[in-house]
Amino acid sequence: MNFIVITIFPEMFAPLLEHGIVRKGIQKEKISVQAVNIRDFAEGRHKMTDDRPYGGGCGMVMKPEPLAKAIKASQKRFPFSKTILLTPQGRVFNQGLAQEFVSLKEIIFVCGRYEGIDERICSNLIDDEVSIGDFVLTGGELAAMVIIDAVTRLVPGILGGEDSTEKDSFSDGLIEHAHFTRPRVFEGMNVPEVLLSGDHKEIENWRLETSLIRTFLKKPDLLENRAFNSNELEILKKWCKSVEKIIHTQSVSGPDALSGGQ
Ligand code: 4FV
Repeated sequence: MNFIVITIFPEMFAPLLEHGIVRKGIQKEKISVQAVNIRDFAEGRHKMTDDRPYGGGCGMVMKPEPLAKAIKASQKRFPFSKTILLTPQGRVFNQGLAQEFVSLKEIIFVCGRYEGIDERICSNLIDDEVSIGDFVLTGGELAAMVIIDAVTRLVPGILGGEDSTEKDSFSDGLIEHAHFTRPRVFEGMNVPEVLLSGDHKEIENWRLETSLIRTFLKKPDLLENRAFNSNELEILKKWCKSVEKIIHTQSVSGPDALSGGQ
């Protein structure tokens, strides 16, 4: 998988290439990350890449000429690529989009700066607009790095045993279960007994139940249109029963019944 980043700050990407999953992906020759400096395509003594906005107003806009040359040169080198502009106006990036992008062989990221890029670039040279969230960054570089990290870890053969995408949050539409490691007792807090039981069926069930309850509490929207398997339905029915029992007890013997009349 080839990632090409078009930017006026190529040096920002150096640390990304030297650490973690991206470094491993490059070492295993599963991915490459190449930075293209827009300034290398700028004319004149000052190699201007931005200018004042037509119609006045504050801030600067990225000039179309150097950006167009940089994009066209990259699209020529990577003919099977998809060119993505990082912008708050784009479709919001999520795990689903990460899984979609991992099937692409080459992605060219256009990293805007200042108020943005000249619109004539968007209408002619950009295939897709993607946002990493409804907030405004000072540049698209960090957004490109976020997407490169999330997609690289899905490239087969990069992640080792110590981490896997199998039980990823969102991979099955649920938030991941809680994780625990040594020591057994930390500041008086114990590890759930079931995880020490060695009973893998029970552990799997506990993990599924904690995934469901965490998703129910933290991201209930994920459950709305989700198809549940029989195991998950059993757990949800079990919860309903205990909730109904509480309601029933409450309705029969009044509010104090539960709180023991406190
Ligand atoms: C952004 C985002 C973002 C907007 C103007 C760069 C900045 C500046 N990119 N997700 N949110 N981009 O705020 O992707 O050009």
